[in-house]
Amino acid sequence: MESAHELISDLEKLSGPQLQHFVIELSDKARAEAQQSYSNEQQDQFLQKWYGREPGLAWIVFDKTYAKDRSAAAWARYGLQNLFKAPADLYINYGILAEDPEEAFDHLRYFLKTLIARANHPERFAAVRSLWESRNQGIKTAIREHLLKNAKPDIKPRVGQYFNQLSSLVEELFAQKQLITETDGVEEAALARERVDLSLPGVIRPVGSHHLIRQVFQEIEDIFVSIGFSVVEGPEIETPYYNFEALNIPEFHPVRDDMDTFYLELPPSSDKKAAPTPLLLRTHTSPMQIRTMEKQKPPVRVIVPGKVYRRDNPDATHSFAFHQIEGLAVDTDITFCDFTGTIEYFVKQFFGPSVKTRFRPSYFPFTEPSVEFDVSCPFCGGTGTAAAGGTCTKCKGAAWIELFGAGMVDPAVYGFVNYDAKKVSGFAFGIGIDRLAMLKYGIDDIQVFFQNDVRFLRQFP
Ligand code: FA5
Repeated sequence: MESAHELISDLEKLSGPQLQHFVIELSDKARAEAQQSYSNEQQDQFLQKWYGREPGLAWIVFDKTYAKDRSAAAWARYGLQNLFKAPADLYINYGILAEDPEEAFDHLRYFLKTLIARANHPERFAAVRSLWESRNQGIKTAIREHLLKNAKPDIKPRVGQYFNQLSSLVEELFAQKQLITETDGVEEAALARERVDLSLPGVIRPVGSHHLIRQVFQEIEDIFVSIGFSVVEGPEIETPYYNFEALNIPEFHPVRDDMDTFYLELPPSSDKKAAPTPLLLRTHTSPMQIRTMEKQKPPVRVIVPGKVYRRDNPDATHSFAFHQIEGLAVDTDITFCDFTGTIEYFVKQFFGPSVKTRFRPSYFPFTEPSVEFDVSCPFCGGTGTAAAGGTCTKCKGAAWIELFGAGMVDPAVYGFVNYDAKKVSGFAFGIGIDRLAMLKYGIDDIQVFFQNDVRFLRQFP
């Protein structure tokens, strides 16, 4: 008999009918060897050589034909079946000839144990299982048809017992093996999943960046934090009290028309008689002036970044959702000079030292006096004329661009938060972030901030 090594190289060369022929020849060899193994010791050696661990020739044939491909295995199937069934056929024949087939069953048991012990991957397991229980060709059927049915009536019950014992043992071995094979499989699959192949190229994940609005928030926050302000945030859903009344905007004040806005549809309150407190999406960040002063005694120095909502029709400079930063400083000795100085500092930090600021009178119910801050147009250097000649398109020749509303806190507001209006003073401002970002970065349509087109976003890494 050739060595395992030669067997492997022979198998490697063959395919199709040649492979089939080769395996049939091998199965004949195994059959012949089985018949010539007379003693128990010889039988053991034979079984180990072909079906056990040393070297398990039948398993080599099996694995090699399966490893080639399924169709190769199909070609070899008949030969493989003979190869694996050879010892069982021999032991069944012994049993038929013997007075008592007990020894034949001992051999069968030993053979099947040897086989099942090596059935340690799914293909092998399935093959051994069908070798045992296949209805036409299986060992179980062969024992039933040849040993059990033909047994003499006086020993039939005993043969039946041997058969049952063998069957339950084999079933138990299969069950144990299946468990092990399945767990092995799970572990192998887990290992395969977790295996790190260091030779693979790395996965390059594109690093995202903050949205331009977030970046502008950050710039503004840094400037104010550097001069002693702290950052606080507040709710986007507000009560009319904080959004209007406490800011000195009573119910029928005409200013509310400008802020005609989004009210929430609320479920009826549990107390059927009382109407639920109305809620709305805040129209500005100013309610946080009230919430901050309610919580904190002067000195107060806060900025409040956040999202606000108004029922404005979308166009190049309007959106129904946009962003503001509120500022509030209240102390015992804050003057109009502190106010303008702070704003000028901020504007120069944000746009650069060459821009100039100016303020014009304006009106907000919660500041008195109120102003509108303008900045000299950063695009034309405050000349109103574009570098290439002609009118500057950004300021439309006005040389100034309107920036935001602000003012000294109206003493009426202090009444809502229990501050003594005679002792304290302060200023507040509300910057529209989207328009500020448009101005600084030369963006001519506010809608691009909300469309999330990566071609736009990538320009601001
Ligand atoms: C206010 O909202 C005041 N709360 C600001 C304020 C705070 C004044 C503190 C005084 C003291 P106004 O309605 O003007 O003010 O809005 C402020 C800024 O929000 C505007 O200058 C503008 O930049 C921006 N803005 C207003 N409506 C829209 C809109 N529909 N889309 C985009 N930005 C808007």
